[in-house]
Amino acid sequence: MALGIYLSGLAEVRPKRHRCYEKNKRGKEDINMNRAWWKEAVIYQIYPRSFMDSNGDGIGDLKGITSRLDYLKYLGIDVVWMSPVYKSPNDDNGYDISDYQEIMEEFGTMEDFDELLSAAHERGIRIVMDLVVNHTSDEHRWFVESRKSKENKYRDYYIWREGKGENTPPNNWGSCFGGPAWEYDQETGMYYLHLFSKKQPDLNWDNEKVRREVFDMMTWWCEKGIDGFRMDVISMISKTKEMPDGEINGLYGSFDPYCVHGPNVHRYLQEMNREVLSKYDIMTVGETAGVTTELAKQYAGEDTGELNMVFQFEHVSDPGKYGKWTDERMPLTELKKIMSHWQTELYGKAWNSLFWDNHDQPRAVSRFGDDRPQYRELSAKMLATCLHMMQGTPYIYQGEELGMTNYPFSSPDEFRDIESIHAYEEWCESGLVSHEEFWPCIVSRSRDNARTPMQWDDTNEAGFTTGKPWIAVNLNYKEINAKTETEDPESVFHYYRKLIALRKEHPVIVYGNYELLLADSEELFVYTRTLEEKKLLVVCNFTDSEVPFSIPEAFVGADCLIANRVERGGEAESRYDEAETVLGPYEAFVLMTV
Ligand code: TEU
Ligand code: CA
Repeated sequence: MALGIYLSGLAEVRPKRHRCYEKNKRGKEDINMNRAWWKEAVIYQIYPRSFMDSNGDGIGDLKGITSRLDYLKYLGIDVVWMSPVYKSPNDDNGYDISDYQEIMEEFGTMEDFDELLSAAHERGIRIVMDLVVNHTSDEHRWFVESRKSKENKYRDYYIWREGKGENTPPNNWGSCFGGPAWEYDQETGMYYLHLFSKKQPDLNWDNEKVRREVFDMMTWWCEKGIDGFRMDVISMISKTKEMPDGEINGLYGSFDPYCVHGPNVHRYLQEMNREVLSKYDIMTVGETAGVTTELAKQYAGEDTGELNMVFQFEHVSDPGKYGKWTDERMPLTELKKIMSHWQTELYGKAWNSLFWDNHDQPRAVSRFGDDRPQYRELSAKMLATCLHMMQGTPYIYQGEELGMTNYPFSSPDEFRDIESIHAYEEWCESGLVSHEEFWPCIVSRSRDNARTPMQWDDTNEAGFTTGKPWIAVNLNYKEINAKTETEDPESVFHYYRKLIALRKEHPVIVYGNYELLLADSEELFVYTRTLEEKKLLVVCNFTDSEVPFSIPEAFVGADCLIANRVERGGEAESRYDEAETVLGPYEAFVLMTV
C-alpha cells in the first residue's frame, strides 16, 4: 500500500491486517526509507487512572477517555498507548494484572472498551495496549493455583526456589520496589521470585505453557482489533537457571546480570513474533530497561523479527545520590551524547522511540526545562522542538502538551505510588538518610509527579472529576489547563499541534540522517537532519541566559519552520536571516533549506 493512501485515507480506510512496508529504492541517502506507519506516527500515552473521570468516583476511566478523543484528534496524534486497563487489585496501579481478558472494574466494562476502540478508529486513532507479562498479580488464578501445592499443574508457571536455610531467601536479590525479590510462601515452604512488588510474582517464561497462554491472550486482543502492544519490562522475561547472589547495590544484591536481557529473551520474542505479531498489522514497542544500542539492534532491528522499537532509558537514568533518587541534573553535554549516540547508532538498522517523560518519570518541563512561570512555556516548547525534530517515533505523555509540571509535594503521605512510599520507608524511616537530605531527591523523581490528574479546565479539580480525585490535582491548574491552552493560539498545546503537523508534511523529519553540532556546548543543543537535498537545522538553548550563535552558512536565510520566540510578540522570523545571532533564554528554532 502506498504511503499516500495511508496518509489521506486513514480516517476512512482501516489498515489492512498484514505487514506492508514500502521498500524504497531511491538511493543511498534514504537508506532508512523502509517506510511504515508506526515510523511516521506520533503516539500519545494515557495513564487512564488520571486522564478523565466520567462518573465522579475520582478515578479516571474508559468512558472518560472516549469523551476526550476529539481533543486528541485535534492535537493531531495518530496512536494512543494506554497504561494497563485490565482487571487488577491495583498494588501497582494496574501493572499487577489478575485477569488479562477483563477490564478493571474502576475503569468500566469490556463494552466500554469496545466502544472506545471503535470511537478511536472512527477518528483514525489507533489503540496500543500495555502488555504486562513479565509478571502477573498474585491474585491471578494461575498464581492462586500455583501456590497451592508443589504438584499443582500451575506450579511451574512461576519461579519457585527453596530458601538457603531458616528464614533465608534463595539469594540476596532486591526488588525494584524495595525489600527482597523473594517472598516466602507458607503453604509449600518455598520462595517465589518477584522483581517488583510481592504482589507481582514473575512468570516462568521457560515453561512452554506460559508462552502459549500469553500468545493466545495476545491473539485474542489482536482479533478484537487493537493496533499494538507496549511491552512492560520485556527485557526481563528470561532468567538464568543459576541464581547466585548479586553484587550489593544499596541494601540488596542486584539481579541485573541474571534477569535482564537473559539467555532466551530473543528466542522468546522471535517466537512471539512468529506466533502472533507477524500475523497482524500492529506496532510493538518494548520497554527494555538497561538496553544499549547494540542490544536494541537485536530487539528491534529492521530484520531481526522481534519488535518494532524499544524504549531506552539512558537519558533518564542519571546516577542518583540514593539509588535512582536525586535532585541533580544531567549535564547537557552528557544528555546530547546519549541522544546522539542513539540517533546515529540505530540509523538504518533499527528504529528509535523518543520521549522525555512517561508515567514512571517526573514531568519533562520540570526535569529538563524550567518550570518557573516566566520560562515554563518557552522551555516546554524548546524541549518539544528538540525531541520532535529527531529521528524516531515521538511519544507525548498526557499533559506534556500543556506544559504540566511536577507537583510540590510537602509530605510523604501525599504519595500514592508504591515505589515512592517504599523508597521513603527504606531510605528515611530506616535512618539511612535524613528527611532534609532525601526529600528534595524523592520530590524531584517521584513517579507521582506524572500521575496527578490531567488538567482540563479551571473549575474544581481541574475538570478531571466531579468527586474527590484519588491523587491531588496540581495547584497550578488555574493557569495550566487544556481549556486555556486550546483557546490560546500561541500556547504550548498549539506548538505541539504544529510540530505534529510538520512531521506529517516533511519526510526529512521522520527519515533524515542526524548529525550533532557543537557537542561541547553546555548551553546549546544543535543538530542537523538530512534527507537527499533537504536539510534541517535545529537549535535549542537549554539555559535561562542569552547565548550567541552563528548560523551555519548553508542555513543563512533558510525557511524558518517553527520557532518558540517568534510568538508572544517576539521578533519576526527574519531574525534568522543574519548569520550572527543571539539566542534568548530557552529559545528554539528550526530552519530548512529548500
Ligand atoms: O517499569 C519498569 C521499570 O523498569 C522502571 O521504570 C520502574 O517502574 C521504576 O520506575 C523503577 O524505578 C514498568 C512500568 O512502566 C511501571 O509503571 C511498573 O511499575 C513496572 O514496570 C512493573 O510492572
Ligand atoms: Ca471513574
